[in-house]
Amino acid sequence: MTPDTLARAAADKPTPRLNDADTIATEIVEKLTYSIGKTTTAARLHDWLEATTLVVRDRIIDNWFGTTIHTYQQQQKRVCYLSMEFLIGRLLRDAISNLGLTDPIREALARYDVELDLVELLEPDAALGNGGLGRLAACFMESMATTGVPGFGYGIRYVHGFFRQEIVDGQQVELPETWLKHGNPWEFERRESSYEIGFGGKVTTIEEGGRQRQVWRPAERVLAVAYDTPVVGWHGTHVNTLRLWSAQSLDPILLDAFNAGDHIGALLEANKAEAITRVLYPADSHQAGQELRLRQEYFFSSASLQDIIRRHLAQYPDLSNLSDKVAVQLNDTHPAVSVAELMRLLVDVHGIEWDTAWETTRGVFSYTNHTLLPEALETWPIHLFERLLPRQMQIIYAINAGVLREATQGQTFDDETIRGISLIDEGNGRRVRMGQLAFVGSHAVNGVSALHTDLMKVTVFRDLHKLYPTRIENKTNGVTPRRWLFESNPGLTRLAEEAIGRGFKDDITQLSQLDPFAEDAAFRERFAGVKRQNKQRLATLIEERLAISVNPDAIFDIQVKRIHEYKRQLLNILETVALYEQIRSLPHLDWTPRVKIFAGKAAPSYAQAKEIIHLAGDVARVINSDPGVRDLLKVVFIPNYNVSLAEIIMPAADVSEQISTAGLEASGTGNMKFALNGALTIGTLDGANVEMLEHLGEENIFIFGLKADEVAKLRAEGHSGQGVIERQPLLRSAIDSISAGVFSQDDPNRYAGLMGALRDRDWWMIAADFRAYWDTQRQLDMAWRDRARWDAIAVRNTARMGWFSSDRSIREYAHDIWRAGPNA
Ligand code: 26W
Repeated sequence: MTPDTLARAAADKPTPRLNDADTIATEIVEKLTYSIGKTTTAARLHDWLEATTLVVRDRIIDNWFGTTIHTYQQQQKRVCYLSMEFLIGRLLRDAISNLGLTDPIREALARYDVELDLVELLEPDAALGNGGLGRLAACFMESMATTGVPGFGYGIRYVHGFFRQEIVDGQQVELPETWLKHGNPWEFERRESSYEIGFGGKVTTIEEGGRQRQVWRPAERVLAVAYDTPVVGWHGTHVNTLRLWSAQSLDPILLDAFNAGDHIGALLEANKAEAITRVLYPADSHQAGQELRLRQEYFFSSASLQDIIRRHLAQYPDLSNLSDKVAVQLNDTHPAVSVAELMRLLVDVHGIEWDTAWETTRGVFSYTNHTLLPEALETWPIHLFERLLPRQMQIIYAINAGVLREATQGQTFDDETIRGISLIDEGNGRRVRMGQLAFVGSHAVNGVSALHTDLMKVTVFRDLHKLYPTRIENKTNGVTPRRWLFESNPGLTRLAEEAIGRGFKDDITQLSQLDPFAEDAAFRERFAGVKRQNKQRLATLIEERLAISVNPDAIFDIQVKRIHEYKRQLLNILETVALYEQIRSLPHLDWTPRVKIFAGKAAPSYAQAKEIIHLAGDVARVINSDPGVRDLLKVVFIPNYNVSLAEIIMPAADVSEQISTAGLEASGTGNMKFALNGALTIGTLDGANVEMLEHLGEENIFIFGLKADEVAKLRAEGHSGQGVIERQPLLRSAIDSISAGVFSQDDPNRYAGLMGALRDRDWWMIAADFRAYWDTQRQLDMAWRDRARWDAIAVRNTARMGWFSSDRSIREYAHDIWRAGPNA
């Protein structure tokens, strides 16, 4: 919006709408008739979905304009969250719930015999992300809206989101995801907000008024077109914007002229342009290293920064106050090229002096690190970078020269430290280190849990931390309680409301008032009753999808997350096999019934992760069909884990598995969703589990295993699994059975490699931690038998998890890093 249109918009405020069932029913039918062209009798469920969405959308838009105008008029600082991924999931229920429209809409639809729950199920799950990082971005967007921070999410509008997973013959098969197939009523194309993005070409130096200026003439240019989605916070008053970029070729007519009648060639160009936003890279563990990925990163970074600058100049005379009015958060290093790009825009395009531009840049940016895994840290070969982004490469060299100058002046750092600080990795065929670039270009760098932040200072950023010892800080992750409690667990929400009133809905820390109810037998029983219902719902889903019947009175022991060696699904499977063998050998013992539930996707190129999925399926088949184990043990792998499935799974868990090798899980956020919904955590001292232990108290969480420093020490000593395995008969037997093909009779050697790695190397400390894990699982069995104790712990988990709300995370970012928001 321009200042003019904003002023006019402020003048004609929309008349407030009525939210009673009558009004809403009338509006839905109106949409059905005039926007969709259906009568109420002809309408199918998807028509009702669209009509309902449009009615809800109207109410959001009123507040959306209001928020935009308010931010503009108050000259508020804007927070731009740059993220390659936004794993937002379905939006209708979230919007309805945050607007407080659940009851009237349910009633309005019921008048036409339409069930709101079934309508909501038809919405595609927007999976524009891989896992933790993308879901965090989505929770943060909702919390920014809730806490009144003027937030703009900037990302990519992938045509194909995260792949759909099917399990065929026990193995993962990846299928394309097509969330946009039937259109997307939540998005608005903004053709006026489009920017040219260049690639390749040459940089020339020109003289201008006695000063030298670099001019980049890209060989290729594509258009970035904005699509806006409103993000509604709690109560719906503050509505932020998620702006996703779509790539289009520049005017095809120009292209035609350019190609002098070569139509096929012109189309190829268009295809190449549009390929940039066609698909989300499905790897969250290894750097893909593909040219297209770097194109994606630069494409959305440049578009976002051009947009930020245009907006700023529409309101202020120049860019001198940019860092007072805009904060840009880099969600991991994927948008790190932004540092060089903003410098280019400031220096080359807006003629600002280098040092001033650098000060502005560092004032604007801050960077969040989400992983310490060396194989996931982004670096790009210099030759690729230079070919694709020649001017940005020059700028990176210049930034590096400045940083190295600073490092060599004053303090005396040794050569190794200087090498560690450098933005260029000279060791591996010369590569640009995106982490270093993000770090030096930011005024604040944060980790996502206390432990992770501490480890950052001594691992990836050890050397930069010496140079800038105050730059790294901690911001522990959080999850939005709206989606992950109110919407996904209405039973528990109602129960809490009855017990402690509605205050916690506006201030989730008030959940702590539930704490004394842990001692109240009647309350505990009702709490357990809600859990039982949620488990029944999951059991039905499992029966329908997999034709496996599970007993809702057994412990639901759940591990859902990306499949990765460090997350140690394999440890869980080995414990399952050991338990199976024990039940078979000692059938007379009083075993506690368990259902082991797994879900998660493997990166398509990650062979070991795919083998782990295969093994889970093989183990499930054998155990589930063994009459000897009766109802004592069941194993289930639910395909296609996504946000919508998580919404059903989280409320249905008794046990939450958070068992990563200590030091490797940056934070985890699933751990928070489970505990908030009253699951008991079995976990290592890793990521945010450490802080969960502090908030829950050690009687209310089941911690086991090696600590991060012990893992590091054992690795340094050259630990292998061999010795431990020999001393652990349960583990040895489980490994032997799997190695011998007990679970893979069609291919007895299938798991030789996976099992061999435990003996040879045990890099992930699976053998090393097995005994402690087994013992802790048996402690959980004991606790389960004392229902009063179990339920009391479950109640305390819900009561004490309020701190892990993403509202708290966002307030910390707003106060400490962005200096933005209602209290700035
Ligand atoms: C370049 C390939 C690639 C892609 C994505 C490498 C790494 C990633 C992400 C950083 C991986 C990720 O999602 N990390 C998770 O971030 C969550 C939110 O902070 C944390 O809770 C998880 O612990 C962390 O694994």
